[in-house]
Amino acid sequence: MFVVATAGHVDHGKSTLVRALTGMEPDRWAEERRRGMTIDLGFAWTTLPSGGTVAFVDVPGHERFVPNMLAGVGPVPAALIVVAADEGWMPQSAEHLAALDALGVAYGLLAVTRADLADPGPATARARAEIAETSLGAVPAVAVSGLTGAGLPQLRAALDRLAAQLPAPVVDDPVRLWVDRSFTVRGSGTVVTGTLGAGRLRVGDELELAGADEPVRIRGLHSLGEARPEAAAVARVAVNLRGTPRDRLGRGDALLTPGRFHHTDLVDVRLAGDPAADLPATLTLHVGSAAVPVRVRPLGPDTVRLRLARPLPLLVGDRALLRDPGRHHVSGGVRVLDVAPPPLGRRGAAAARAQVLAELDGRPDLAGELRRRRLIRAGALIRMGVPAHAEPVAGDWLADPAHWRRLGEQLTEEVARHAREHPLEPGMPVDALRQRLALPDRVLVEALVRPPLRIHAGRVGAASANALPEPVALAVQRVRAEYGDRPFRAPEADRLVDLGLGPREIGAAVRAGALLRLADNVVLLPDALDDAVRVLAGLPQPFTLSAARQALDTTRRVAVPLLELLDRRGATRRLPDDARIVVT
Ligand SMILES: Nc1nc2c(ncn2[C@@H]2O[C@H](COP(=O)(O)OP(=O)(O)OP(=O)(O)O)[C@@H](O)[C@H]2O)c(=O)[nH]1
Ligand SMILES: [Mg+2]
Repeated sequence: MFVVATAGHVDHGKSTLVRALTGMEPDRWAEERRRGMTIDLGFAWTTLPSGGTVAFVDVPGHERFVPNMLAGVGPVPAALIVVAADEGWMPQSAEHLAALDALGVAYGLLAVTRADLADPGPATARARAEIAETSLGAVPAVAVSGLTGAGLPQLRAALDRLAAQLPAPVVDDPVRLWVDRSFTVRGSGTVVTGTLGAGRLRVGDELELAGADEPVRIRGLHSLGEARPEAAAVARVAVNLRGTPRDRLGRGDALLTPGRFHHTDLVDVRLAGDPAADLPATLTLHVGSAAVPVRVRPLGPDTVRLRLARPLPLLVGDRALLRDPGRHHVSGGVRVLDVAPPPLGRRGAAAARAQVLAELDGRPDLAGELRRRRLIRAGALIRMGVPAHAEPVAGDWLADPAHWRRLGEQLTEEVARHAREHPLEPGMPVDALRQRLALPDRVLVEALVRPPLRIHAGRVGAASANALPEPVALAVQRVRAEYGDRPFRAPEADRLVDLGLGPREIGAAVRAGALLRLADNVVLLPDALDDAVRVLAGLPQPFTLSAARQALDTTRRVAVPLLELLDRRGATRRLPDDARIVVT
């Protein structure tokens, strides 16, 4: 299937032509038929001589309904431009063409209608000349009459040729279905319709709806009026959603492949129309079927920042259109350069940003994104529309190679500085490093640690950092000299201070395994535990605290916490009467 949107001035015969080609009524509303004028979008389809199907999105030509027209053409890549032979080129012929040009529509056909009323020659020549100046370029033209049917076979053949030119749809791409209509079907619930430009929908699929906390699920699918289990792009589709109230969504919303789009209300864009300096401060941004008021902040001569009144699922490279509804003026097309641009706080930030934007063209550029963002999750890049084909540095984090190298050097410096400032600590805590380097995730710190640095017990230090600092090592030596033959006598608190063992030094020695801490200010040499078990095993079992204290030649100050520690380690067991046995 391929989808074509009509375009052209009011009353030039768009709907009549669609009706003549398809036998279907594009004007769905009674009011439209009563007034003989299209107000909202119409949908019809037919089979072409080749056997392929063409679906039409028929748009209104009246100047009041240009927003409806834009919602129709936004997601559609081909246009059937209709000009009446008897009226020729008119204001909305021009405005519609400007809109197609702004959106970059590159495939189209000209139908000069009402050819039974006037010579189609002049209207054809003028329209072709106007169209040739736009993204559509030179288009084939067919003179037709919706009344007599003249020219219809030629138009069908031309539609077939147009279909053959269109690029093949990417059915593996994520889905972004811009909703152009939503209604309720009794017994089925909410149904939305749209033009599926890429990807594939299946009954049962979950989709994301901006602003909805929960995914929505496809309960049923229709295309060309028939129920189907799946629909692949390009297609007109009607999607029945399970359990989604009708008022939850409407024109301008989008149904999305979950997790694949970034909802943004701030974008930097390149203009392909009026210069930035000429734009009013507020305009309407049209993209897909959405129309959102925006505030415009000029950055460079052809680049601006847009603040959207509500977030949209936009990707780098998206084309959109800016229009001044008050003046009926299409200001021009825009190309999205950045969907997550940096804030412009400092003085001069806007000018600097303009320079960055001057180098962007809206084509996804992984290396450039990494250079600008330095560190970013692959998923976040993909949601911006930038394929993330790069090896992660940790988890799903991608890094600019030069930045990553700098971070590695910075980490080494921070660890060295920390060692100088805190000689007694066995390295710098990973979390402190994460903060110093302003990294968003611990795994990044861990990935930056390389030999001779290593991570031990949540700290980053030199592999030899477990060795004791000189003054502590000397103090421990003194303890050994003084208490080596009385291993269960712990130095009193003031003796510890004399030996040079304050709380920090004791902490360092304990972490290094050079001292064993039984309680505050109660430390023994580390081999004391095994020695104690040996001595206690020589006692008649069970033994009392007092017997243990005597056998170990120590005080209650040591014996009580020592036995409790042995209990915790399972070397001794305490019986109900408070006596103990050595567990063998
Ligand atoms: N004689 C003649 N009349 C036509 C032809 N095509 C359309 N008309 C008449 O022109 C009028 C407008 O036709 P529509 O098809 O409604 O025009 P439209 O472009 O769809 O108008 P909007 O949707 O309101 O922009 C109707 O009265 C049609 O009968 C044609 O080829 N020949
Ligand atoms: Mg019409």
